[in-house]
Amino acid sequence: MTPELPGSAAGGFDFNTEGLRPWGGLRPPAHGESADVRIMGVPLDRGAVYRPGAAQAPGVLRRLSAVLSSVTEHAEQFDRLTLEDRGELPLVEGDMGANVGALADAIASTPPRTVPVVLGGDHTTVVPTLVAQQRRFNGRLAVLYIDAHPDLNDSSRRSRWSNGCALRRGLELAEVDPRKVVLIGQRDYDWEEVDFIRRAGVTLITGAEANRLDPARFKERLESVVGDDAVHVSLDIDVLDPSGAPGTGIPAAGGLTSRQLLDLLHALRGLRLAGMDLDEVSPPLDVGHVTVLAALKCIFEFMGNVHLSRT
Ligand SMILES: [Mn+2]
Repeated sequence: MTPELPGSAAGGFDFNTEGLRPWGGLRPPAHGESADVRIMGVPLDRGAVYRPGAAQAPGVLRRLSAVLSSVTEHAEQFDRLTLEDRGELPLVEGDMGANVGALADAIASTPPRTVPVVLGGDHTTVVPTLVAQQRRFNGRLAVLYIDAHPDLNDSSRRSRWSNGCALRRGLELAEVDPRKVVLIGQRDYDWEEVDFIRRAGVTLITGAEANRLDPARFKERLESVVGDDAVHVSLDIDVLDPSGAPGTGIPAAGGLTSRQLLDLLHALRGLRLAGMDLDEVSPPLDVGHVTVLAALKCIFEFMGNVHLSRT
């Protein structure tokens, strides 16, 4: 028997992953070759000013990744995608500000052909991720930010390093052009954020709009913004409605269904995908691991996209 996860609300019954390999059994590359995907964990939730728990996410995601399989929901196999898991990146004391440089260097060491998948952590995980990705793509990075919140406050809860400032810090430090950013799924704002979106020319597709948006139309709008640039996907699991993803720090009513989110991710097929970070999963707040499994489903479909966009 595997031990129960810390804080699990599964009623004492956890997944038995005995004999299964993590990441659906995806294999590392042959010696001397670079992997298609590199997984890196950032177990930090010092930016989660409302409720913690996201620091536990990388470990739990990794363990339950054994339950999934290298077949997309569209019944396509991607078992030849190679994957290396670098475990948790080392952290230093202090907030994300103290960690940005070292984490960005670690993520930027991902080989050119390899796609980084960064497991947060609270959403400030996106800051070193964007710094690294902008470096890897020589300043030609566009960002798709899928989240209930825009995270564009200059300061929130008396900190410039709370998760409510994550994208603002990321754009500043990575020097990403706000006109190369598409926000989708937002429904909880501070007015300062709306003002920034309008002034800086960020594209906003609200949660209400996303609910009615055809995935093909979404792809057209995204392509019109990103052009030829590589697209980094930053996914906060709280974009989902709390009914489908309760295990997150700041649940926001009116979210997308997991069906809608998977359709949006599928629409990314064929784009130049730079990488992904998946944040704000909080295992202690989860119910029967459904949020962890929704996050893993998104990661696996993204990896399927990476593989099938290349083959
Ligand atoms: Mn959020």
